[in-house]
Amino acid sequence: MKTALITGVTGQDGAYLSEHLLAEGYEVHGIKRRTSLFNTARIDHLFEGEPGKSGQFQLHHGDMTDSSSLTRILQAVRPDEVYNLAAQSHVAVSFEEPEYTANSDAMGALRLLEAIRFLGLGDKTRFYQASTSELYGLVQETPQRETTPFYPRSPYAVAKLYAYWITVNYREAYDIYACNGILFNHESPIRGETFVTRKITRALARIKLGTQDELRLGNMDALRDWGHARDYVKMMHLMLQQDKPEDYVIATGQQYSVREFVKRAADVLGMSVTFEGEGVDEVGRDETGRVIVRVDPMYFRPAEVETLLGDASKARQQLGWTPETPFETLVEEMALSDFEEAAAQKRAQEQG
Ligand code: NDP
Ligand code: GDR
Repeated sequence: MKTALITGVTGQDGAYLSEHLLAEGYEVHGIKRRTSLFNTARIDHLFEGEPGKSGQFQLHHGDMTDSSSLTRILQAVRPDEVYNLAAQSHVAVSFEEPEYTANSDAMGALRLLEAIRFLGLGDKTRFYQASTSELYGLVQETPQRETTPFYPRSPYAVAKLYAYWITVNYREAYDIYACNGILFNHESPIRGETFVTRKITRALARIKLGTQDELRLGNMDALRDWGHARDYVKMMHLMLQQDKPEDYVIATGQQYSVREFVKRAADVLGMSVTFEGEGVDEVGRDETGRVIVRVDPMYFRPAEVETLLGDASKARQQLGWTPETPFETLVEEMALSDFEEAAAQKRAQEQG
């Protein structure tokens, strides 16, 4: 039985990857950080029996900013594969917490690689780094592929640039099997609630049910290549099963604006949104003419990534990659899931 260690196991991708690896017969260990409230809602269903009891799926307390915990866990688990998914992953927040973002996202990757090296695990343990399309930032070529030059546009992306190169460096310097998956945006019903897709589907569900008045957004012109997280985690695993370690772009090759996402999600919920006006004065009205979407400059970023579109030809050829979930299905799955959740909350409130 192979053993995997996942950092960021409580996040969106950590949950889907754990499910996938358990289905593949792995023993899965996850690192979670200490929080004052429970943070395991996405993975509680993966425990057999009582949460926290050892089995095929086990959790360890650790933090990307704390070498001692990472080294201790690596030494105890001696995994065949490490998936480094932990990060302060919010681009806008990284402008407010740049130093912490560098510590967890850049130095965190170094801490893991260095622990693999000095524990003598370099011949055994394969390493996956969660790299990102944000590396392309101010894009130098469209579509973006593995050879496209990077131009990061946020403290998050700059930290991830360090993590990308330290992964390449440890591969070249110490012969560690280490790969970067350069993943474009991927979403799901368990996406973090402050990323734009989930923010939209949650808000529209509540507007439909009458429990929220309007949705406030930042740059609605931003263009993204959105895929489904469930599909993308399979590629993380495949990247670590090859004869030699390489870096791969994972993307759908389709691009939509934030505005188009809003319209699509509204359609799914049986609403229609019509946009009018420009810039900060742009509004979205429902079929009765009521304003339900507004621009709020609070959500603008000091430097924006306007457009991202990936070319995953290399992954298609070498890993057999085909994105399984089309954009329409992704939006539908998210909108319907949030509608059910909002309806249940409304019922609970009404029943006191
Ligand atoms: P999430 O934000 O959903 O999850 C991040 C995870 O990292 C959470 O488990 C979080 O813990 C954990 N974490 C954050 N800081 C620390 C820390 N200091 N120590 C330990 N754990 C920490 O992200 P996703 O699942 O969406 O993304 C996974 C990875 O992939 C991230 O590295 C992200 O930057 C990267 N990525 C994501 C893309 C996407 O579109 N989703 C695209 C490309 C790259 P907690 O639950 O306690 O907050
Ligand atoms: P992103 O995702 O920055 O691409 O990073 P996010 O969903 O936060 O933003 C996408 C685009 O939408 C615009 N936008 C808004 N964004 C948020 N969060 N909230 C708003 O109200 C809003 N209005 C407009 C943003 O300006 C942006 O252009 C995600 C994260 O998962 C990263 O960790 C990952 O590396 C990249 O995707 C690939």
